Amino acid sequence: MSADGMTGGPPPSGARADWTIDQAWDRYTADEHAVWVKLYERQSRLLQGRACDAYLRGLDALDLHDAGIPDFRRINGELARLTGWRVVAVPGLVPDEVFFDHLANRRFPAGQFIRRADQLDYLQEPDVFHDVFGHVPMLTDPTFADYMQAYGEGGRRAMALGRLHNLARLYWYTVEFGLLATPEGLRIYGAGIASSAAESIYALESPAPRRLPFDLTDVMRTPYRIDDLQALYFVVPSLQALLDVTLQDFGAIYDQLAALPDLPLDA
Ligand code: HBI
Ligand code: FE
Repeated sequence: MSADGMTGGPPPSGARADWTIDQAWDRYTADEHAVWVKLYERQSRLLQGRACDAYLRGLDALDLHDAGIPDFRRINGELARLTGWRVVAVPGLVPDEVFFDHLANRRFPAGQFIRRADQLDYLQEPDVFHDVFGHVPMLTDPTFADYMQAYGEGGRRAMALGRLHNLARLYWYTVEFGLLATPEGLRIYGAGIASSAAESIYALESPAPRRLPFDLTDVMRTPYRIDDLQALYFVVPSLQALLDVTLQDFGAIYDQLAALPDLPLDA
């Protein structure tokens, strides 16, 4: 789930030039599949009535529950049919420009490894549970699918303009920790929330965090914390509103940001 950034360097040995590797699904052990099943059972139960409809529909459509860690070859048939996205395996975090290039081409890089049984609730690098259970259901939604591609396309431009830290905050507060307003109440669409048992309850029910209406400039001015439950969530009125905002040219906003200080995380 990291949106911290990472630059330079060649791919590790065994990885292709675009940092992808084979998932090698046949080589997952029974213990590794058991970690997925345990996380899946806990999280799919928690997300009923908490995740947004697009997420829950995607989770069903991809049939991620049966036999442990999903085989990307199996997911990709349905995902490509629905929105033209594919999941590709990577060893872990990849450099920013590699990450953006995959997204711009509707490929989602997913960690190949799974966390250990003694790390169910915390890990630093995105593993296959965070990436596939957290992110991939939303990629079955046509509007969100276009949003993720637009984000990837904006990535290179942000890097060239020295504004990657601002664009990374957009990813953080939407793709990772976004909430959606619905007539039934707030719902989760961010993968960092959807893949965390503690945060999927806290994000909706705790009185501690602030929940502000999504505003692109505010989001880009607000730092985030990567080591704890979020202090602040931004709420979008619809996935379409999120896509619409992202299809504008960010150049003018980046110019404004140069003159504006960051906003504090606490009120
Ligand atoms: N690599 N595998 C992986 N997953 C990410 O979420 C990721 C990454 N590299 C860079 C990155 N995220 C972020 O720095 C950008 O979204 C800003
Ligand atoms: Fe993530």
